[in-house]
Amino acid sequence: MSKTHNQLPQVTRRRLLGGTAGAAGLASVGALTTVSTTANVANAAASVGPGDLDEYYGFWSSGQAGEVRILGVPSMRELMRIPVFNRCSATGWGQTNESRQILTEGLLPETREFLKDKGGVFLNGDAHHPHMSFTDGTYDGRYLFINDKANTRVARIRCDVMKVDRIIEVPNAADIHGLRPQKYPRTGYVFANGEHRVPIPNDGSVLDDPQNYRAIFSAIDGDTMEVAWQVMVDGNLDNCDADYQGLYAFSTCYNSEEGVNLAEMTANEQDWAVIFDIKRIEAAVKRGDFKEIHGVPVVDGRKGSDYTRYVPISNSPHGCNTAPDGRHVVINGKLSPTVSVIDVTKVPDVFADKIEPRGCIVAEPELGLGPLHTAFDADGNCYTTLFLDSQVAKWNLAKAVEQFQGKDVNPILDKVDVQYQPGHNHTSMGETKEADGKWLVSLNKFSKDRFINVGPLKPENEQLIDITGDKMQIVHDGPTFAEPHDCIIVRADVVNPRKVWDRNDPIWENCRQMAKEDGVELGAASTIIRKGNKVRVYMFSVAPTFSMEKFTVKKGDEVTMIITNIDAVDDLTHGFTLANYGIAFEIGAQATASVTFTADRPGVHWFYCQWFCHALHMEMRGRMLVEA
Ligand code: CUK
Ligand code: CUA
Repeated sequence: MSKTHNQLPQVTRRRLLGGTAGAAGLASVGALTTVSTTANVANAAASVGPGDLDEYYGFWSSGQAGEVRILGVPSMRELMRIPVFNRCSATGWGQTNESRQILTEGLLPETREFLKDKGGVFLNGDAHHPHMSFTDGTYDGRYLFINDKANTRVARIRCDVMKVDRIIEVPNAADIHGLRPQKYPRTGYVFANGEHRVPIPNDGSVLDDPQNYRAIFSAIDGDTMEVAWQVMVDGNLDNCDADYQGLYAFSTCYNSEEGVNLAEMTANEQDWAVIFDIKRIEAAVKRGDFKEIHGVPVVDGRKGSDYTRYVPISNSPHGCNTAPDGRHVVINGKLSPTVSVIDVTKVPDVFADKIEPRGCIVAEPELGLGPLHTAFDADGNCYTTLFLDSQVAKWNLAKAVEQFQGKDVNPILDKVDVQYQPGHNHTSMGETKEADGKWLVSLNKFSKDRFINVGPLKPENEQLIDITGDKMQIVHDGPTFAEPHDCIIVRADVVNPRKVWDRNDPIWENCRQMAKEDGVELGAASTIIRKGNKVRVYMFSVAPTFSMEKFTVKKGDEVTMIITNIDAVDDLTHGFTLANYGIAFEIGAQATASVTFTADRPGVHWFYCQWFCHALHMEMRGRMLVEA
């Protein structure tokens, strides 16, 4: 494997970042230690036998596919998909009334207006960063949060049912990228970076005047999913993370030049990391030192502000990762072969102006070409992806600090070739104080020769790496479809989803309201309620039947189907597909779901259950008669 890797022409890899990257000084590489071979590739699936359960849940983003995927780790079996920013044919996400409510209620009024003649919801998303809510520095199993870079949204997934319950569009910001929940004392805030700079307000009054574009950092209240406050900064915002003290948040910034094309954006040798002083910002909001824009207090955190500090970092830093020691934050160089390590205990002195912003940097090891993201084990070691070198570098944080102080030590402990060009990586529990140093996943942007050819569009490749020994060992290759940027690996005991729905779940409160208005009982009623041309059809399902064999409506009626699955058996999901009407959705055990459509096609239309539920699943169907 490493042979194939070595045959990859260096120039091809370089070309991926273009000439500018090369010009930005990618040429030098520090002293390398030996590179682990990947000769011992075994399939980790073998270590989790058929019928055996995984030790960890992996939550994967899916980039432009817009969903979240649940994997078992270490088997790397894909267990489930959670539709979020996409339209899902299997579950009806984007079509049921319940999902459409979640997809629309958090949008800005002008966006709702914009979508009015476009189907009412965004059909796409670009989901990068899935992170679980924290309590006291570790995962608490309540929620997952994830960003949508494409349409400036943040979604919350309820981990008890693994469904989205809230999506908001973040005002003022453009294109949410970096996202991290507060780790301490709890989440608390979910920090979200508006990556791109735009005029504020972006109403067409300012156009080709980039000097008046701004990037916005947002603190979203994870409990209410409302934007608590925002900070306007200089430059772009890329990734972010929070500390373990509840005092600061950190964001990487590329494009300090505030350019609008590649040459301009990469012109400076230095960009920066921005540190946000949460207490000072909260005090400013209390005091009224803000401008209210779109109903949100926006604090001015541009250079010179009391609320932020700008720490100079070599050109275009990318990943931002707080170490489980609670003290260090690693800023990943991207166009620089180095990572810069901030010591959180020195940050108060930076804000007190006792030391220069750079004074909080306590290590800056040179790791290799294209450091993008860093993960951690329990022993003070860090694992950094090197995009251009197609490697993961393992290095020791304490040694890197010593080296920075002038000692002649090499902090790099090991390197392993990954195939090919890694972006994010993540270790088991690695972004919590309970990092356990067992597994590392490298999410590689290219699979190249790893799998049989599937045409011009190739899968990406994720690799599972055993990090329990001195040498990293790749134990599994797995293809992925577009494009898991990031993942987290959560100990299984932290996550305790329900087996069947609670009949009182708030997600179908709309159905409960309709039933109340109509004086019927969800799950017991098999009836049609007509008000003018508005028709509500209540039915329930028990394998292998729907409670109505047929119903009749008139052409042009606005029909709402409200269906409750009264089966209470684990794993007994039904569906409802209305043939040739473009309607299909999932109804989990004990759940209610609804959909509204216009009966504008006269005739006989079969409805059927599309989730295999019973030996007589094929027979689980009925007819809708539409009178001409
Ligand atoms: S970003 Cu994709 S590789 Cu959106 Cu987290 Cu770094
Ligand atoms: Cu019910 Cu298939």
